[in-house]
Amino acid sequence: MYTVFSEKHRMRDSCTELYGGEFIPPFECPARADLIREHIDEAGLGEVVHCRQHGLKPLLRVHPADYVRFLEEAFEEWVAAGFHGEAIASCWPARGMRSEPPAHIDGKLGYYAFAAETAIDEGTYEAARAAVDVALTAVDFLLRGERSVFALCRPPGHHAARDLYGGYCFFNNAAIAAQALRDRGAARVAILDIDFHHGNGTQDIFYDRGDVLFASIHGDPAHAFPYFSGFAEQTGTGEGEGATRNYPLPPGSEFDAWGEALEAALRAIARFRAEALVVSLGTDTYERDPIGFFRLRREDFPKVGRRIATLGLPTLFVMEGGYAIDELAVNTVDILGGFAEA
Ligand code: OKP
Ligand code: ZN
Repeated sequence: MYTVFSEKHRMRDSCTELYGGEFIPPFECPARADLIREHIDEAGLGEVVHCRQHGLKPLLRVHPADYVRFLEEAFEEWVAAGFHGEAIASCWPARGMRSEPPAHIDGKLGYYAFAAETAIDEGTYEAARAAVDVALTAVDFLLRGERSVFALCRPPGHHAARDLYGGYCFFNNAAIAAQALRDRGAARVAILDIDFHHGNGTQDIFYDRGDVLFASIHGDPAHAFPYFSGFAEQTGTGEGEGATRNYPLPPGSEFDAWGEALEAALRAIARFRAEALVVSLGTDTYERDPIGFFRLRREDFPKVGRRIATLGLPTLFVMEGGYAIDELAVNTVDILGGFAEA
């Protein structure tokens, strides 16, 4: 299996994450992608290729121009406003208030953010753009006839909606890839999100569409970020009715329950008659992940890859979360290896 990678991910290196009322070093850090990149060679998964630039056009199929410009200029505006730390939202257009982007950067951050843990720093925009190029280069490989490709994207993307960032995500790499597959000939595309957290951004982008199925297995939002999205009752709207499938699971869930949800999601994808599959691949389902509450074990991850392979679809794996830094690379590459060997 080919992997697509960009060293530019390292430009996403913020110093702070707001967590439990403290500023801590971010869970979502450069070492994550670098360790996975190294382990791909150790495990002999296949060749690693650099991304090619794809420009803004495929990105603008998902995110509006005002949002892209905001992310491009946010940190500079923040510094120009006289602030010394990283750019962090702290005031939102909550219930009853006017939802329009204000002139001041402090307000703009609240308009375009849905969560406060994610700080924007100097290199954030360029790294997020490179992650999109990684996903789009992987699409090129898939359309050239590869059975599967791994887009080693960082920062992740599945929490980013059309014009909302948060949950460590800025551009929705998986959604942009799925849209590119549609635009380049696939009649129906399925997105399977196996990150521990619900992919609220991806769900929102495709919620009213019948051409892209979104299926997600995640921590019950009653107990887990992003708290306001990912309920089983959310099944899509209009043309998209039935094309959103959520499988929320309670704290402590192990592979028996998780694997059953996976089988249900795979059945839904097979019934949908997808022509290509995008997997939002997170391994924060691991029992020792510091921010997830599932209990998947090391030996479960190859099984996940093998089960996904049973669909027999051209498959694009897009990296999302996973924060148990010592085992992240092994668990992630084990899913890919399980797929490749099936
Ligand atoms: C990104 B991805 C926990 C707060 C969680 C953000 C988590 C973002 C996860 N108390 N904050 O889906 O792995
Ligand atoms: Zn996650």
